[in-house]
Amino acid sequence: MGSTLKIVDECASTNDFAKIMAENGALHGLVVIAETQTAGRGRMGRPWFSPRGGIWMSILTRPPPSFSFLDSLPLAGALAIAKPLSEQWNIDAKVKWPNDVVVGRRKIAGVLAESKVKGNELSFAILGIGINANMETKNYELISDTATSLFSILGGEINREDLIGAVLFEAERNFESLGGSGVVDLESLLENLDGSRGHRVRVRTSEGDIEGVVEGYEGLTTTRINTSNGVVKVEANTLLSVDYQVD
Ligand code: BT5
Repeated sequence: MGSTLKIVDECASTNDFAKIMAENGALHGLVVIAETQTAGRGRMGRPWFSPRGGIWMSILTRPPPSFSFLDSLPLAGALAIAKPLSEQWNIDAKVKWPNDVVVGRRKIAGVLAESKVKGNELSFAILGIGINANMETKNYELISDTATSLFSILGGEINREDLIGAVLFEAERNFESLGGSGVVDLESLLENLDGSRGHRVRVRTSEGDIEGVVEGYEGLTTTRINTSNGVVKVEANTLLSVDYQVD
C-alpha cells in the first residue's frame, strides 16, 4: 500500500480521485490523500464532513480476488484503523458493524468500499478511509452529538503521518489475509475489537427488515442477529443499513 502516493490539498472525494486514476491504469496499492474534501461521502450518498486536520484517503486494490473479498472490505478496513489506535495510541477504539470505528458511543472513523465491475468480473476496488484526526466535530450540527476526534480524545494533535503509516500497514496485512495468506487471524481480531455485540439494532436488507441484538460474526461477511424468532444471519451483500437503538 502506498507504492504510489498522491497527496492533494483539496478534492471532491478521494474515492472519486482514486477511481479516475484507476481507470487511467493506476496500479494496486495506489493511495490518494487529501487535506480536505469538498464532497466527501459515506454510504448511500450520505455526507462525510472532511475539514482540514483529518485523514481522508483512498486505497486502490487491483485485482480484488473475489466478490466475498469485496464484502469483507469494510470490516477489514475498520479493523486496520481500530487496531493501531488501540495498540499504539492506547485509545479504546472499537469496530462498529458494518463500517465504523467508535470510541465510546461516538464515531471517530468510517470506511467506504466501492468497486468497478466489468462483465462478471471485479476490475478494482477502492477503500475510502476517513479518520477524525486533528479537528473538532462539535461545529458540525449533524454530528456534534454522535462524533468525536482524536484531537478531542488525546487533548492534542496526533502525528498523522505515523497513523497513516500504521493504518496502511494493517490494511495491507488484512487485505492479504482476505486473499488467503492467513497472515492475520481476522476473526480473532474482530472478536477483540468488536463494539457491536450485545447492541440492539434495526437492520434493513434487500431481503427484508430485521430487529434484534447483535450476537456475533461468521467470518467478516456474516453477522448473527438474535431476534424474537431466533438467530438470523445477515450477509454483507444484502445489507442496506443498520440503525443502533439507544438502550
Ligand atoms: C461512512 O459512511 O462512515 C463512510 C465514510 C467514509 C469517508 C471516507 S473519507 C475518504 C473517502 N472519500 C470519500 O468521499 N469518502 C471516504 P456512513 O456509515 O454512511 O456514515 C455517514 C454518516 O456519518 C453521515 O450521515 C453523518 O451522520 C456521519 N458523519 C459525517 N461526517 C462525519 C465525520 N467526519 N465523523 C463522524 N461522523 C460523520
